[in-house]
Amino acid sequence: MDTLKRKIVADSSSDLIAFDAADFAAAPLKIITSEKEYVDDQNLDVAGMVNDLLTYNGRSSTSCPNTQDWLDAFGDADEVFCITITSNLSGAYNAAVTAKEAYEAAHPGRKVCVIDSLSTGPEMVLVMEKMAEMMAEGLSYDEIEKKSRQYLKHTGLLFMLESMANLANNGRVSPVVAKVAGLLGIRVVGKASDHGTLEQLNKCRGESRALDAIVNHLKELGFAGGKIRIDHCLNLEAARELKSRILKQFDKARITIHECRGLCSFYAEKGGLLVGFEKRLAAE
Ligand code: X90
Repeated sequence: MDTLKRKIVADSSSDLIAFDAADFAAAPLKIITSEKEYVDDQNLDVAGMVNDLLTYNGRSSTSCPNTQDWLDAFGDADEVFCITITSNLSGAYNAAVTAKEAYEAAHPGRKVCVIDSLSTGPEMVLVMEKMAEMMAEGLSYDEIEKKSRQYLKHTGLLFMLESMANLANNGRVSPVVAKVAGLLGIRVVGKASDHGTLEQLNKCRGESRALDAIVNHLKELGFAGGKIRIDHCLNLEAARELKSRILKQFDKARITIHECRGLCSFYAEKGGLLVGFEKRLAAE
């Protein structure tokens, strides 16, 4: 019997452009201004885009992958494990489900499991790493799907934002919340809610207080020293500082730092941090 070709697929909001642990493809989102369209793939100059946007005053928006973009990412795999940005802020999940139906109808026997992360960025990657581990262990399609969905309940996402202008201008947060983040020196700390929306937790004066707030929330939300991924938008210094503060309290924590790609950079904006983490549930 031929070996099954298995693949992990995500939209570009995961901030990954390459993945060593498994066969992988990303479906790009796009960032659109009246001057330019930025495709969020491996060719994008992210810092260039962020700096263009800082001096651009016109309208800007984003668009999710369409069905064909997802089909291109599925390629010719027999089994696809696909994870998307939250369906409550993007059409990416719905497009992926449409692509799954078309793919399975066109290729009887092939299967696609689509998981709505209700989150984005580094929390998506934690799930993808879990999928890759299970693929390496040779678990069945059904087990990988079930355990990936369970694992997603044991991960969370916190963020720190200096500006929420692009989120507000595109209707992803209320203008009232966004106004606070626009104040000089104020950092908004929040989390991905259970519904996959932005939930504000604190307004902090200065980055140092915001980083402390993140460490406290990690503890309250059940982080117990497992994996953490920090994605930053041109703010390596804050990412490193956060890592060292977490390690002071959890010396065994496995923490990695990564750069945001286009979509997360557009919405998190310069200085923003996204923190994906493993957590224990209260009942455990
Ligand atoms: O379909 C599209 O055009 C994409 C829309 C995406 C909108 C939200 C992106 C948020 C990116 C901001 C901080 C973390 C938010 C957590 C949300 C659950 C990053």
